[in-house]
Parts: sequence; structure tokens; C-alpha cells
Amino acid sequence: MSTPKLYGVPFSQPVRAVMWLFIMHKTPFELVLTNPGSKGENGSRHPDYLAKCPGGTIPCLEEPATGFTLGEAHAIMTYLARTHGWTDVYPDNEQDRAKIDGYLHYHHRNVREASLGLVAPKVRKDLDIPESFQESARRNLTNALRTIESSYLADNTFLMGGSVTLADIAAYVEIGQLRPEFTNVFDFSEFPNVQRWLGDMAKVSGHDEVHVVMSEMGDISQKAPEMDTIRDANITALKTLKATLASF
Ligand SMILES: N[C@@H](CCC(=O)N[C@@H](CS)C(=O)NCC(=O)O)C(=O)O
Repeated sequence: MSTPKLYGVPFSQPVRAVMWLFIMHKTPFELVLTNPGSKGENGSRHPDYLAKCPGGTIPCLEEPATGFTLGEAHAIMTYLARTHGWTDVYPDNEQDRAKIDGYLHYHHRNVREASLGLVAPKVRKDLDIPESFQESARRNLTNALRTIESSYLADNTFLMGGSVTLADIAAYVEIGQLRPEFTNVFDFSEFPNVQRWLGDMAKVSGHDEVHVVMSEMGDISQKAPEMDTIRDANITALKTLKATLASF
């Protein structure tokens, strides 16, 4: 089977989720650098890219052998888990899978708001995200964290029970980026279960390799990062990815 292509950049949360899934299963892929939102060549709004991924967002998966393409991180993750037999993160039981799918649907417009409300306003000044929009995103995220704290993680180590699933990976790339170790833009003191889970997730295989971009960019709580800092963080992340993939 030829090496699958993954279109995106390491800075993107949903791209990181798919990369983490590949890396934890020591499965090679080729990252094709694709600028989110750009209509230029190698941009996610270029007609050639839209032909593969009509939504015009990253990530997108392509299997060169068959020409199959697929957008949307969660669809990609469940597809990869099913086709590779990765039952460790997507158990071979319809009810377990349905519960995971339930979280993956819930994630959008709830946990995903972490990026829109807290990270993008600092990192993507060009988007000029209105303050009212940021506030509503922060509210949605806080409500989602209350749900995760008091329900998903009330009696479980991970979102679905005793082991990591696709739901944890999808959730962590959003919530984890806010940690003091990374952007440091959220106060987790109201959420002890979430804090404990963040620590457990940081020990999962592939976590460090996928989050190099975050550790390199560092704390943005006081000051928006310079463009050079973001560019350098992406370059270091790409070098790490190359070394990781070469080790498989
Ligand atoms: N629902 C999509 C969201 C992907 C997404 O929002 N990607 C961003 C980058 S993190 C993007 O491509 N933005 C460019 C745009 O919307 O034009 C998924 O989970 O894959």
C-alpha cells in the first residue's frame, strides 16, 4: 500500500489529532504542507484542494493508490481506525463506537471553541475575530469543560473509560493546547478531573512529538506571538515529525 498523504500544518488542532493517531500506531504518512484558508497554490481554498476536500479545511487524507480523498478530522480518524483495525482507540463494538462518535459530534461548537475563543484571536490577528464572538466561544468551551468534568471524567480515567480512544485525542488537541506548559491561556483550577486527565494524556505515546509546535511557541497569555516565532515553531515541529517518521 502506498503511503497516505495528509494535507495540513502541525499548528492545526485537527491535523495534530490525525498525526497523533498515525504516530501512536507507528504508521508512516506524508504531510503535505497546506496553508489553511489560502486560495494560493498549496492553500486549502485552491480549486485543486477543493476537488479533494470540498469544505476547504485542513486536514484532508489522500490515498494515492486508489485516489480516495477525505476531509474532516473525525471522519478521517474513524476511517483510519476501521481500515487499520486500530481497535485500541476505536473498539470493535458498535455501542462503544457509537459513544465515541457521540463525543466526536459533540466536540464541534463546544470543545472546538477553544481555538476560536482563546488561541486564534492571538495567533491569527489577520482574522480579526470580533470580541463578542470570542466571548461566546469562551462560554461554550467553559460549559463543555463543565460537562467533561462532571460527566465524562467523573468516574473515568479517560473520556470513555479506562483507556485512550479517538474521543480523547480529539478533545486533547483542543484543550491541551491551553495548558500552562503550552499557550497558558486558560485557568483550569475549576476543573480538577480535567487537569488530571491532561496530565495522563501528556504521557500517551506520540504526545510530545505532535505537540512540539505548541512547546516551541510557548506562553502567549501576555503577548501575541510574533510571526517569526510561529514560523520557527512550525519548522521545528516539521523536523521532529521527519525524524519520528524515519524511526518507524
Ligand atoms: N471540522 C473540520 C475543521 C477543520 C478546520 O477548522 N481547519 C482549519 C485549520 S485548524 C482550516 O482549515 N481553516 C481554513 C478555513 O476555514 O478556510 C475538521 O475537524 O477537520
